[in-house]
Amino acid sequence: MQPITLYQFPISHYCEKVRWALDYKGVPHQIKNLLPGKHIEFAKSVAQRSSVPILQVGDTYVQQSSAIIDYLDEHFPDKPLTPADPDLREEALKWEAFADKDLGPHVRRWAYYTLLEHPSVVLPALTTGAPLLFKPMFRLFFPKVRALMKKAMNIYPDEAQASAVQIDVALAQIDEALNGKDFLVGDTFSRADLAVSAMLAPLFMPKQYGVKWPKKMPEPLQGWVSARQDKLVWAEKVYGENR
Ligand SMILES: N[C@@H](CCC(=O)N[C@@H](CS)C(=O)NCC(=O)O)C(=O)O
Repeated sequence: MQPITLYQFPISHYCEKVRWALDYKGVPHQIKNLLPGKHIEFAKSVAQRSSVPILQVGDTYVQQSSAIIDYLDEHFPDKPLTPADPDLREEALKWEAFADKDLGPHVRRWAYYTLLEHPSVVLPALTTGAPLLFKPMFRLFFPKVRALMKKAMNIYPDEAQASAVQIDVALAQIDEALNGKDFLVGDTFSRADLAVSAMLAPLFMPKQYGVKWPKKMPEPLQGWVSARQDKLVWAEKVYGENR
């Protein structure tokens, strides 16, 4: 079998989505953590955009978490994440696109909006898996990195508040679709459940994610999350049973 490598950031929920898919399907792989900033040169040398996750299989590089799951299901068909039935497949892909576009960026912006103001909380998570020497350097340059992150992800007050509203809209849609069921599509775990739960994961910080989460989120984020606990229990359960 060709060697498989996942290039990633440990803190990224899109990378977590792929880590989960790889682990769930039992695909042997190694993980290479890229340094934020430095990742651009590498990513652009092997793929179209600068984003991670990127999966390397031999000479093939696959970018975008959904394309990676397509690739994994095609080449490692055991424990499929994509439903075989065409209608259910379409539904699952819709939920995944919803997770990737309408949920992931909003959770990221809303969480970072508070977390970036608490370096002691966010730095251990941001530098999980980084070389030892990198950590004090990252700490030193953090104010600059933070400004770049805010600019890149639009982490400003109005945009962050708008993202919080979007998360509530998404949580209501998920709740309505589930209507007490265990799975979003059909009666088995699929990429729909995986994608939505991975995009929500930074809000409930599951240990399976593998980063150094704080014991509690700083306020006002913790209070905001606690008030939505009833809407997050499903994703926590999905983690507990499938991750
Ligand atoms: N739609 C992409 C989103 C990936 C994404 O947003 N990755 C972020 C980390 S969470 C990233 O690499 N940001 C840096 C960059 O784009 O250069 C996917 O599903 O893979």
